[in-house]
Amino acid sequence: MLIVPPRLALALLALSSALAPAAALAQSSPVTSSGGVARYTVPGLPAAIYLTLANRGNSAVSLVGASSPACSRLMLHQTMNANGMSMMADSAALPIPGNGSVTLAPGGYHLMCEDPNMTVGQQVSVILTFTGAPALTVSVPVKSAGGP
Ligand SMILES: [Cu+2]
Repeated sequence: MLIVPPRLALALLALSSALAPAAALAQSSPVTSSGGVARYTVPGLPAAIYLTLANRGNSAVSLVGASSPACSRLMLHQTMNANGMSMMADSAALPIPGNGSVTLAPGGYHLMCEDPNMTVGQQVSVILTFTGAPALTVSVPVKSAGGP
């Protein structure tokens, strides 16, 4: 049995309660990601990355940037219909409402990966940056475009 002198026990207690808030702060992001996938065709064509972002916080946050070691550039795009034509536009920010979520999916928002360096079956990491929340690194599986 370990006997801890009362003074040391108090010191340990003070130390652990002093450290706890810092640890909680470092990891507390209100944003979580799910259902991520990179859709890849061939090396020369951009790959699209889709995922769902949920915000458990009460205030809105915005996705304002993305990068990946598997892409020379990773841009936030929005597919839109204009006069019956489908086109893509750069998007500077994607707001995620408090206690809400947004889904990046075909036909809407997506992350467009230039010069993809990936193979089907692999996982690639994506770093998402926000205003109102710390950056988030997620890992998404690479699947063939048009596949399941
Ligand atoms: Cu695009």
